[in-house]
Amino acid sequence: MATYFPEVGSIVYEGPKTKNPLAFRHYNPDEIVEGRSMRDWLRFSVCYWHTFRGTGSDPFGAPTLQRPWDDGTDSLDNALTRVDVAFEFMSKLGVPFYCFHDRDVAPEGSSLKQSNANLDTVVAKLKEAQARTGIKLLWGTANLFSNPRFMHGAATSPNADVFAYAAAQVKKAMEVTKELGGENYVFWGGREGYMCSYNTDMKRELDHLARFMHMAHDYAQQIGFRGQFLFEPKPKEPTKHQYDFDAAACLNFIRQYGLLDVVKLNIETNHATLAGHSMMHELEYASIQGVLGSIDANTGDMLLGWDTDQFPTDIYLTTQVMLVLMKQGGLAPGGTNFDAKVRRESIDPVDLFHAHIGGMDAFARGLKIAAAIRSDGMLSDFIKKRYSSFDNGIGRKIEIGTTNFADLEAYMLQKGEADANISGRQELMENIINYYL
Ligand code: XUL
Ligand code: CO
Repeated sequence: MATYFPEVGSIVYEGPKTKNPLAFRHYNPDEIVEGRSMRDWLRFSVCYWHTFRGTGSDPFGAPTLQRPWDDGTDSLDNALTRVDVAFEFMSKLGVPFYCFHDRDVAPEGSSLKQSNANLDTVVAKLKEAQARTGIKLLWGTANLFSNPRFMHGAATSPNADVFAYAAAQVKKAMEVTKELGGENYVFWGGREGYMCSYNTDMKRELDHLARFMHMAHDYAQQIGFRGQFLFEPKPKEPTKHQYDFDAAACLNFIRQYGLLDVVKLNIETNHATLAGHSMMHELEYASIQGVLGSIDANTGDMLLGWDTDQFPTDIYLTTQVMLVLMKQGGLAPGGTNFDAKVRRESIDPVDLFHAHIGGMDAFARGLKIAAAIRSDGMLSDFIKKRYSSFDNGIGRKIEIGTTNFADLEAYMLQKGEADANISGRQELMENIINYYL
């Protein structure tokens, strides 16, 4: 078989002192952290769209990336070649999972029937490659945003035929995800939102989206697809107002439309920051409500206000992510999917390796640092103490619901003034994190 990355062998763990840029310094898949292997804590996944379909083009310029195997067409032959490229890359990198949109892996045809047939052809090859390499599908999804038919949305389009088309596409994408043993199925509502309030019936659009999700769930039940459904919050881009703005907005929709047992969340760093949140806030918010299902690992740029989808290298970020993930006991059946792309100036195939190695090492360090912080207990002890006024006395009564406003008034009238506050020690807390970095 041809090799598409002849200059790269298998990427292995060589430890922090290695000078080899094509080796892991921290990601050591079999190393045990808090009773579980790094491989199982992190469940890394490569995304098909950026890594194998990214060209480096941007709104101002043409493709830049050198991809000698790609003939630049959307032909089926080219798609089949890409499967070999993808599995060589992922095997050498040593990731256990990958993710795709239907249209990343196979070309859209001149009719839905043709598109489905194209997908079947490529899926057969993906299945064979999965069996050969042991690499598994973390999640599948349908691209309901690129084709012009989805200009007004998919499940929230004012055009009922577009809703029907989207349903047919998700039906097929779910079938192939099941066929490939996918552990999750993602719904990112890229165009499920709107640009202008004057032409939009928001109530109807949200009702339609809920109908769509219930039908998707019914169909999954019907075919015995047990993968976890995941909404992926994002506040804007491409639309101005996206219905899945952030974890809180998604949860409100999920609750309101009776989907709590059906849908969890796939939280992406650069989407969190576009919504004005930190990744840790979004993860914590989802986790405490039991809906943190998976993550899209990347980062934005502080100086750019759009979804730059860069590879994560910031150890503070990965530490914060791992603190939340470890607190909830991991992510399975979700994983850590690198929804990230190399910069358009990073033009060589080997840059794909550097990018993923850096992201995997950054997460492995975050995992080790978070484990050290957890085992030391300084942060958790401080938080416990900070809320200790609720452990007994009046605080306990508030928490267990055995008091009321009249009682609390009587308590305070008698006491005269609240107990003095204690310091929040934010600077000390920030210093403590630095002890471990
Ligand atoms: C877009 C994005 C998507 C989803 C899958 O910002 O993150 O690629 O992850 O549709
Ligand atoms: Co994403």
